[in-house]
Amino acid sequence: EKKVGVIETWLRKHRLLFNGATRHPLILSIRDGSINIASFKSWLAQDYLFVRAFVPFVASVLIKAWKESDESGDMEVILGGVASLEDEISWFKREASKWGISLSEVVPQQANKKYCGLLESLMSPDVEYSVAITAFWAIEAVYQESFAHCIGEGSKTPEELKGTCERWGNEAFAKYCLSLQNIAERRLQKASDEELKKAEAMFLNVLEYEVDFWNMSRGNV
Ligand code: HMH
Repeated sequence: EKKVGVIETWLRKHRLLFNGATRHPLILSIRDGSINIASFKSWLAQDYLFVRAFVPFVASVLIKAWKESDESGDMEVILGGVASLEDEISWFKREASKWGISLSEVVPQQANKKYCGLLESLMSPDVEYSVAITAFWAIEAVYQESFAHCIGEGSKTPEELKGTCERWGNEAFAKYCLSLQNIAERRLQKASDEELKKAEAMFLNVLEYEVDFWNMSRGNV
C-alpha cells in the first residue's frame, strides 16, 4: 500500500486556497474568452519582471541542491529549469513586442514587488532546501494548473492567447512540475516537524501571493 504524501495531504487540506490561485477570475476570463486585453497585457508586463527575479531564486535553489549533494538527480532537474528560463525571457520579449508593450518602461506594481521580495528572502542560505524547493514547486504548479485549464475541454480561449496558455499548460511543463513535486516530497519525508510547518506555511504564502498577482491585472478591467 502507498502512503499518502505530504504534498498530497496539503493539496487536500488546502484545496479551496489552491483552487483560488489556479481558478482565478482572470484565468476563467481567458478560458471563457471574455478577457479584457488590457488586463492580459498588464499581466504579461508584470510577469516579465517577476520572471527576471525568478531566475536568481531558481539559481539559489540550485546551490542548495548542490550542497545537499546526495546523487538524487535534483540538480539536473533544477538546472533544466534555469536553462528553460532563458527561453522564457526571450519569449516574453517577443510576446511584448507583438502586443506593443515596451518592457523597459514597465513599473513593478505593489503585489509584484512584494512577491519578488519573498523570492529574495528565500535566497538566503538560512532558508532550508525543503522550504525553498516547496516554494519553487508551488510557484510553477500554480501556473501549470491555471493555464492548462485554459486549453482544456470546452475552453474558448482567444486564438492570440493560446500560445501563452500552451507555454505553461503543455504536457512537458506538467511533467517538469511533477519532477519538482517529487523532489520536494522526498525532502519533506526527511524533514523535521518544524521544517514541515515552515514548508506548509510557505506553500500557503505562495498561494496567497499568486492570487494577489492575478488581482493586479483585474484593476485594469
Ligand atoms: C507570478 N507565478 C508567477 N509568474 C510565473 N511566471 C510563474 C508563477 C511560473 O513560472
